[in-house]
Amino acid sequence: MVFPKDKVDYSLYLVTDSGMQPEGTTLYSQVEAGLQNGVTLVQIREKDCETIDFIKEGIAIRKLCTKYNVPLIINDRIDVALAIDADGVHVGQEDMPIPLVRKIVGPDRIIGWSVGKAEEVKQLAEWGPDYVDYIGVGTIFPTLTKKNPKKSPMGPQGAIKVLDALETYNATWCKTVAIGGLHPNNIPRVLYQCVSSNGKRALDGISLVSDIMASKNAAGSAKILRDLINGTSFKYVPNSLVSTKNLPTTNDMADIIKTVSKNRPLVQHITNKVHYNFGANVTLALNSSPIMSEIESEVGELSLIPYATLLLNTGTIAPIDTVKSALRAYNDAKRPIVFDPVGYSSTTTRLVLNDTCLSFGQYACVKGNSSEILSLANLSTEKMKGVDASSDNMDLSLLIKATKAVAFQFKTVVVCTGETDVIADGTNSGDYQLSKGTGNIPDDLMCVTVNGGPIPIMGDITASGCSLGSTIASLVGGSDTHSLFYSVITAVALYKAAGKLASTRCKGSGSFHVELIDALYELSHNVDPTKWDVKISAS
Ligand code: TPS
Repeated sequence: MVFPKDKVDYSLYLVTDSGMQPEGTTLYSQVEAGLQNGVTLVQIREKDCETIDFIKEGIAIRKLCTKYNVPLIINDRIDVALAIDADGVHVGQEDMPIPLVRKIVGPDRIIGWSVGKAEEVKQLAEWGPDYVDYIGVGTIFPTLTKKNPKKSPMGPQGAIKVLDALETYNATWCKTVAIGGLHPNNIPRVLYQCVSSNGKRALDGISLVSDIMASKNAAGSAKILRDLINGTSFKYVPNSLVSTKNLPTTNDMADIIKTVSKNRPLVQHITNKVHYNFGANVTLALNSSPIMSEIESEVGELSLIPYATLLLNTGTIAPIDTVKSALRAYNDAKRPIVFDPVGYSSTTTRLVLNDTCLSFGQYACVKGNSSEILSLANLSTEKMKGVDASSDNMDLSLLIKATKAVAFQFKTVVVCTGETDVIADGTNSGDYQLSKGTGNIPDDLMCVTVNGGPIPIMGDITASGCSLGSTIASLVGGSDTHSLFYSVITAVALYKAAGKLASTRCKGSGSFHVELIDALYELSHNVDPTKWDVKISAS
């Protein structure tokens, strides 16, 4: 009798590889260590193995899985699966077609399929519930385990597209595991981020090879993985992530600014050349400490400094390996990262670069102009012409919709800048749950608008948008007394109030630069948000 399909637990799925066991261990001992510490499904994957050896290994692992009451899957070799009475098979896109696999293995065995693109889900849906039981979604991140991978890694965003396609085709029967380059440092993030856009579906599990098979302590590795998968919360900032339905009061805002002055956060800027000097001065005006560093070897140390925060602006960009190291360091240290995807998709190069940044980190806040946010939300019909915001009279309700969609998709606080700034909180308090999704939809997210009337001169100086990024980074980094959302709202309102003040005092764009720094200095040293000439409303 094969393992009942409806009882399969996909949460921690171990795939073997006989080439990577450390000395003193065997494939058998690694699998057993996994089974004793939380592995719930096993796949034997042998790419270069004589059939006789595959069978011997299969029989041994078959017995082991039976002992731990865990189903056994065989990769590709349907004959071997039947011969050793495995519970199912896993096949790739170039292996035997699924209808033929089903014909051979019968209705009760589990069939898994590797899916690397959302388009492949259509076929799965056409076959219907009697064919594919689960899919391996990946590769998510680069992996050394799979030789000659045919596709580039899809990142969590690619996995979301696959989950969306399953929802579109209503393939409710099909379970999902993510695979490829998954390790403890990125698994909670993947579980948190990978939720379908309608909030209904999350991954059913994590599948991996090297993290257990190549481990010198496979038992310990499996235990760590088990704990992470059992977890329900991903904390990537120390501030309370609690999503709220309320607006910050002026007292809250004053408290945030005063706390920042007390804590003097270090704001590491990886930013564009035009922004360097102005961004550093804006940061100083806010009682924070700027450091304009793009040195890969120091990002780890910087991220550990109390109240350190990273601003990543892709206007001109440091080497991508430095960016990836910085993202990992700040995420690991649970320090906030603010992302400004400059000209998000204005050229193919920028699209790839910004998408890479989005794949390799979890952001506390993503800030963009209306063109950037609309393209991130896939709502812009026109290709952006340049990196500047293109339309002044953009319909506000469309911008609110886009801001909420992007916030939900990237599980972050999104700021869409314009005459009216729109801010939405998609963090879901850092919570995640296998299979379940978020339980809410983008339209449900808390969203506010910040309006102070037009400040046209803002567009006449360089790096004014980039320096809002510096302001957000200072406030989310330095304030540990209020939620991330409140700190971002306060930063946006403060910057707008300062912009208004400076525009009334300046003679032209040159003195506006100076007046803006003076106004930020004044409003953050002499704190009284009741006097700010801006309107914050829930929407
Ligand atoms: C459930 N596959 C995609 S990436 C990868 C493999 C074997 C290597 C991951 O190694 N989904 C399932 N089973 C499969 N065999 C595949 C996909 C194909 P590592 O975890 O070391 O990065």
